[in-house]
Amino acid sequence: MVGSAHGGESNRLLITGAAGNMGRLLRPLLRHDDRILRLGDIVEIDDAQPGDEVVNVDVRDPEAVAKACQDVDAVLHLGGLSTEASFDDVLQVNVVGTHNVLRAVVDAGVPKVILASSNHAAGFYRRGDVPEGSDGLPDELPARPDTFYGWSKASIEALGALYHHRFGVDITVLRIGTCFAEPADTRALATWLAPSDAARLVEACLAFPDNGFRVVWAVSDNTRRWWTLAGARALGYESSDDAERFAADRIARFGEPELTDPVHDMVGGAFVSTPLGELMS
Ligand code: 15L
Repeated sequence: MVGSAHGGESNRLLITGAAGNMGRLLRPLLRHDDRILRLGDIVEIDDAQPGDEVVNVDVRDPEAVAKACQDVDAVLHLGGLSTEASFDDVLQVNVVGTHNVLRAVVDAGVPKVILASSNHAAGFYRRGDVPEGSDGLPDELPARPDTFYGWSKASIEALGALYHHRFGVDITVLRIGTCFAEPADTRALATWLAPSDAARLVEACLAFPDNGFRVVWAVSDNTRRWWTLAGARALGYESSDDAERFAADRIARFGEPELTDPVHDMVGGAFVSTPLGELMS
Protein backbone atom coordinates (compact mmCIF):
# COMPACT_ATOMS: atom_id res chain seq x y z
CA MET A 1 0.00 0.00 0.00
CA VAL A 2 1.06 3.60 -0.46
CA GLY A 3 1.25 6.17 2.30
CA SER A 4 -0.06 4.56 5.45
CA ALA A 5 -1.42 7.25 7.78
CA HIS A 6 0.77 6.07 10.66
CA GLY A 7 3.91 5.70 8.59
CA GLY A 8 3.96 1.89 8.73
CA GLU A 9 3.70 -0.54 5.87
CA SER A 10 0.34 -1.96 6.77
CA ASN A 11 -3.09 -0.85 5.80
CA ARG A 12 -5.27 -1.15 8.85
CA LEU A 13 -9.04 -0.75 8.83
CA LEU A 14 -10.87 -0.44 12.13
CA ILE A 15 -14.41 -1.81 11.96
CA THR A 16 -16.53 -0.80 14.93
CA GLY A 17 -19.55 -2.99 15.54
CA ALA A 18 -17.61 -5.82 13.93
CA ALA A 19 -19.74 -8.43 15.73
CA GLY A 20 -23.03 -6.91 14.55
CA ASN A 21 -25.09 -7.85 11.52
CA MET A 22 -23.22 -5.75 8.95
CA GLY A 23 -19.87 -6.31 10.61
CA ARG A 24 -20.26 -10.07 10.30
CA LEU A 25 -21.46 -9.83 6.71
CA LEU A 26 -18.67 -7.47 5.64
CA ARG A 27 -15.63 -8.90 7.39
CA PRO A 28 -14.97 -11.78 4.98
CA LEU A 29 -15.51 -9.47 2.02
CA LEU A 30 -13.16 -6.74 3.26
CA ARG A 31 -10.36 -9.04 4.43
CA HIS A 32 -7.43 -8.80 1.99
CA ASP A 33 -3.80 -9.88 2.13
CA ASP A 34 -2.65 -6.28 2.18
CA ARG A 35 -5.13 -5.14 4.81
CA ILE A 36 -5.29 -5.77 8.53
CA LEU A 37 -8.79 -5.74 9.94
CA ARG A 38 -9.04 -4.41 13.46
CA LEU A 39 -12.32 -5.71 14.80
CA GLY A 40 -13.91 -3.63 17.52
CA ASP A 41 -17.06 -4.48 19.42
CA ILE A 42 -18.55 -4.33 22.89
CA VAL A 43 -19.28 -8.06 22.70
CA GLU A 44 -16.65 -10.74 22.40
CA ILE A 45 -15.58 -11.66 18.88
CA ASP A 46 -14.93 -15.38 18.76
CA ASP A 47 -14.59 -15.86 15.00
CA ALA A 48 -11.65 -13.61 14.20
CA GLN A 49 -9.37 -14.95 11.48
CA PRO A 50 -5.56 -15.19 11.56
CA GLY A 51 -4.18 -11.71 10.99
CA ASP A 52 -7.22 -9.93 12.41
CA GLU A 53 -6.76 -7.73 15.45
CA VAL A 54 -9.50 -7.75 18.06
CA VAL A 55 -10.26 -4.88 20.41
CA ASN A 56 -12.96 -4.94 23.01
CA VAL A 57 -14.47 -1.48 22.82
CA ASP A 58 -17.60 0.17 24.12
CA VAL A 59 -18.03 3.27 21.94
CA ARG A 60 -19.32 5.13 25.00
CA ASP A 61 -15.83 4.84 26.53
CA PRO A 62 -13.60 7.55 24.99
CA GLU A 63 -10.37 5.98 26.26
CA ALA A 64 -11.16 2.59 24.78
CA VAL A 65 -12.14 4.23 21.50
CA ALA A 66 -8.92 6.28 21.45
CA LYS A 67 -6.89 3.09 21.89
CA ALA A 68 -8.80 1.33 19.13
CA CYS A 69 -8.09 4.19 16.71
CA GLN A 70 -4.30 4.13 17.19
CA ASP A 71 -2.35 3.33 14.00
CA VAL A 72 -5.35 2.83 11.75
CA ASP A 73 -5.67 4.16 8.20
CA ALA A 74 -9.44 4.28 8.07
CA VAL A 75 -12.48 3.61 10.23
CA LEU A 76 -15.67 1.91 9.16
CA HIS A 77 -18.00 2.95 11.97
CA LEU A 78 -20.83 0.46 12.16
CA GLY A 79 -21.04 0.30 15.96
CA GLY A 80 -24.22 1.36 17.69
CA LEU A 81 -27.88 0.54 18.11
CA SER A 82 -29.40 -0.50 14.81
CA THR A 83 -33.08 -0.02 15.49
CA GLU A 84 -35.49 2.02 17.62
CA ALA A 85 -34.62 2.34 21.32
CA SER A 86 -35.07 4.87 24.09
CA PHE A 87 -33.94 8.44 23.43
CA ASP A 88 -31.26 8.16 26.08
CA ASP A 89 -29.89 4.91 24.69
CA VAL A 90 -29.58 6.18 21.12
CA LEU A 91 -28.13 9.42 22.45
CA GLN A 92 -25.43 7.65 24.44
CA VAL A 93 -24.59 4.77 22.12
CA ASN A 94 -25.08 6.28 18.68
CA VAL A 95 -24.47 9.99 19.14
CA VAL A 96 -21.98 10.14 22.02
CA GLY A 97 -20.38 6.94 20.69
CA THR A 98 -19.89 8.46 17.24
CA HIS A 99 -18.55 11.63 18.77
CA ASN A 100 -15.99 9.55 20.66
CA VAL A 101 -14.97 7.84 17.43
CA LEU A 102 -14.59 11.12 15.52
CA ARG A 103 -12.69 12.78 18.37
CA ALA A 104 -10.32 9.81 18.51
CA VAL A 105 -9.92 9.84 14.73
CA VAL A 106 -8.76 13.46 14.84
CA ASP A 107 -6.42 12.85 17.77
CA ALA A 108 -4.89 9.80 16.07
CA GLY A 109 -4.62 11.49 12.65
CA VAL A 110 -6.84 8.96 10.88
CA PRO A 111 -7.61 10.48 7.47
CA LYS A 112 -10.75 8.62 6.42
CA VAL A 113 -14.03 7.57 8.03
CA ILE A 114 -17.13 5.85 6.71
CA LEU A 115 -20.16 6.44 8.92
CA ALA A 116 -23.07 4.02 8.86
CA SER A 117 -26.16 6.17 8.77
CA SER A 118 -29.53 4.81 7.78
CA ASN A 119 -32.48 5.44 5.51
CA HIS A 120 -34.31 6.20 8.78
CA ALA A 121 -32.48 9.54 8.99
CA ALA A 122 -34.68 10.43 6.01
CA GLY A 123 -37.59 8.11 6.75
CA PHE A 124 -40.34 10.68 6.15
CA TYR A 125 -39.61 11.24 2.47
CA ARG A 126 -42.02 9.51 0.13
CA ARG A 127 -42.16 8.34 -3.45
CA GLY A 128 -43.80 11.61 -4.47
CA ASP A 129 -40.58 13.43 -3.47
CA VAL A 130 -38.59 11.75 -6.25
CA PRO A 131 -37.78 14.47 -8.81
CA GLU A 132 -39.32 13.78 -12.18
CA GLY A 133 -36.93 12.22 -14.66
CA SER A 134 -34.40 11.31 -11.96
CA ASP A 135 -33.29 7.84 -10.90
CA GLY A 136 -34.54 8.31 -7.35
CA LEU A 137 -34.59 10.42 -4.21
CA PRO A 138 -31.49 12.63 -4.23
CA ASP A 139 -28.47 12.15 -2.01
CA GLU A 140 -27.82 14.77 0.68
CA LEU A 141 -31.52 15.38 1.41
CA PRO A 142 -32.03 17.29 4.67
CA ALA A 143 -32.85 14.89 7.48
CA ARG A 144 -36.44 13.79 8.13
CA PRO A 145 -35.93 11.17 10.82
CA ASP A 146 -38.72 8.70 11.51
CA THR A 147 -37.73 7.53 15.01
CA PHE A 148 -35.31 8.42 17.83
CA TYR A 149 -33.03 5.94 16.07
CA GLY A 150 -33.37 7.87 12.80
CA TRP A 151 -32.76 11.10 14.71
CA SER A 152 -29.55 9.65 16.14
CA LYS A 153 -28.41 8.78 12.62
CA ALA A 154 -29.23 12.32 11.42
CA SER A 155 -27.18 13.59 14.37
CA ILE A 156 -24.16 11.50 13.47
CA GLU A 157 -24.41 12.78 9.90
CA ALA A 158 -24.14 16.32 11.26
CA LEU A 159 -21.25 15.29 13.51
CA GLY A 160 -19.52 13.96 10.42
CA ALA A 161 -19.98 17.32 8.71
CA LEU A 162 -18.55 19.09 11.76
CA TYR A 163 -15.47 16.88 11.89
CA HIS A 164 -14.88 17.19 8.17
CA HIS A 165 -15.18 20.97 8.01
CA ARG A 166 -13.27 21.60 11.24
CA PHE A 167 -10.53 19.02 10.93
CA GLY A 168 -10.46 17.91 7.29
CA VAL A 169 -11.27 14.26 7.91
CA ASP A 170 -12.56 12.63 4.72
CA ILE A 171 -16.03 11.42 5.67
CA THR A 172 -18.57 9.46 3.69
CA VAL A 173 -21.96 8.96 5.28
CA LEU A 174 -23.90 5.97 4.01
CA ARG A 175 -27.69 6.12 4.25
CA ILE A 176 -28.00 2.37 4.29
CA GLY A 177 -31.13 0.60 3.09
CA THR A 178 -31.72 -3.00 4.18
CA CYS A 179 -28.44 -4.87 4.47
CA PHE A 180 -29.04 -8.55 5.16
CA ALA A 181 -28.00 -11.70 3.33
CA GLU A 182 -31.34 -11.66 1.51
CA PRO A 183 -34.31 -9.26 1.30
CA ALA A 184 -36.78 -10.64 3.84
CA ASP A 185 -39.96 -8.92 2.59
CA THR A 186 -41.43 -6.98 -0.32
CA ARG A 187 -40.25 -3.56 0.98
CA ALA A 188 -36.69 -4.83 0.81
CA LEU A 189 -37.14 -5.63 -2.89
CA ALA A 190 -36.64 -1.86 -3.25
CA THR A 191 -34.36 -1.10 -0.29
CA TRP A 192 -31.98 -4.08 -0.20
CA LEU A 193 -28.24 -3.54 -0.03
CA ALA A 194 -26.65 -6.87 -0.89
CA PRO A 195 -23.68 -7.57 1.41
CA SER A 196 -21.41 -7.89 -1.65
CA ASP A 197 -22.58 -4.45 -2.81
CA ALA A 198 -22.04 -3.04 0.68
CA ALA A 199 -18.44 -4.27 0.46
CA ARG A 200 -18.09 -2.72 -3.02
CA LEU A 201 -19.34 0.59 -1.70
CA VAL A 202 -16.97 0.51 1.28
CA GLU A 203 -14.05 -0.31 -1.04
CA ALA A 204 -15.07 2.59 -3.30
CA CYS A 205 -15.12 4.97 -0.32
CA LEU A 206 -11.72 3.73 0.86
CA ALA A 207 -10.19 4.14 -2.59
CA PHE A 208 -11.78 7.49 -3.40
CA PRO A 209 -8.90 9.96 -3.67
CA ASP A 210 -10.61 13.29 -2.98
CA ASN A 211 -11.06 14.65 0.50
CA GLY A 212 -14.62 15.69 1.26
CA PHE A 213 -17.87 15.14 3.11
CA ARG A 214 -20.76 13.44 1.38
CA VAL A 215 -24.03 11.72 2.23
CA VAL A 216 -25.03 8.98 -0.20
CA TRP A 217 -27.72 6.34 -0.41
CA ALA A 218 -26.36 2.83 0.08
CA VAL A 219 -28.56 0.43 -1.83
CA SER A 220 -28.21 -2.22 -4.53
CA ASP A 221 -29.29 -1.43 -8.07
CA ASN A 222 -32.66 -3.05 -7.43
CA THR A 223 -35.24 -3.00 -10.21
CA ARG A 224 -37.66 -1.49 -7.65
CA ARG A 225 -35.13 0.97 -6.20
CA TRP A 226 -36.37 4.57 -5.76
CA TRP A 227 -33.32 6.15 -4.09
CA THR A 228 -30.62 7.49 -6.41
CA LEU A 229 -27.28 5.80 -6.92
CA ALA A 230 -25.70 8.99 -8.29
CA GLY A 231 -23.66 9.84 -5.19
CA ALA A 232 -22.43 6.30 -4.64
CA ARG A 233 -21.56 5.94 -8.33
CA ALA A 234 -19.60 9.20 -8.20
CA LEU A 235 -17.39 7.47 -5.63
CA GLY A 236 -16.78 4.59 -8.05
CA TYR A 237 -19.43 2.17 -6.73
CA GLU A 238 -21.07 -0.18 -9.17
CA SER A 239 -23.77 -2.43 -7.80
CA SER A 240 -23.72 -6.03 -9.03
CA ASP A 241 -26.89 -7.30 -7.43
CA ASP A 242 -30.63 -6.75 -7.70
CA ALA A 243 -33.25 -7.94 -5.22
CA GLU A 244 -35.54 -8.76 -8.12
CA ARG A 245 -34.22 -12.32 -8.18
CA PHE A 246 -36.14 -12.79 -4.89
CA ALA A 247 -39.30 -11.01 -6.07
CA ALA A 248 -41.39 -13.97 -7.23
CA ASP A 249 -40.85 -15.79 -3.94
CA ARG A 250 -41.47 -12.75 -1.69
CA ILE A 251 -44.59 -11.71 -3.62
CA ALA A 252 -45.94 -15.25 -3.45
CA ARG A 253 -45.44 -15.17 0.31
CA PHE A 254 -46.50 -11.61 1.16
CA GLY A 255 -48.55 -10.40 -1.81
CA GLU A 256 -47.91 -7.71 -4.40
CA PRO A 257 -46.68 -4.52 -2.65
CA GLU A 258 -49.30 -1.77 -2.52
CA LEU A 259 -47.18 1.31 -3.24
CA THR A 260 -49.60 3.74 -1.58
CA ASP A 261 -49.21 1.87 1.71
CA PRO A 262 -46.81 3.90 3.93
CA VAL A 263 -44.65 0.79 4.31
CA HIS A 264 -43.83 1.11 0.62
CA ASP A 265 -44.55 4.80 0.02
CA MET A 266 -42.25 6.17 2.72
CA VAL A 267 -38.51 5.73 2.92
CA GLY A 268 -38.66 4.50 6.51
CA GLY A 269 -41.38 1.91 5.90
CA ALA A 270 -42.87 0.58 9.14
CA PHE A 271 -40.54 2.77 11.22
CA VAL A 272 -42.65 5.86 10.42
CA SER A 273 -45.47 4.54 12.58
CA THR A 274 -43.60 2.63 15.26
CA PRO A 275 -44.11 4.08 18.77
CA LEU A 276 -41.23 6.41 19.59
CA GLY A 277 -38.66 4.95 21.92
CA GLU A 278 -40.10 1.44 21.98
CA LEU A 279 -37.83 -1.43 21.18
CA MET A 280 -38.74 -3.15 17.92
CA SER A 281 -38.60 -6.88 17.38
C1 15L B 1 -31.93 0.08 9.54
O1 15L B 1 -31.39 1.15 9.76
C2 15L B 1 -31.80 -1.06 10.48
O2 15L B 1 -30.53 -1.09 11.09
C3 15L B 1 -32.09 -2.39 9.82
O3 15L B 1 -32.29 -3.34 10.83
C4 15L B 1 -33.31 -2.32 8.90
O4 15L B 1 -34.46 -2.04 9.63
C5 15L B 1 -33.10 -1.23 7.88
O5 15L B 1 -32.80 -0.01 8.48
C6 15L B 1 -34.30 -1.06 6.95
O6 15L B 1 -34.85 0.03 6.86
O7 15L B 1 -34.67 -2.04 6.32
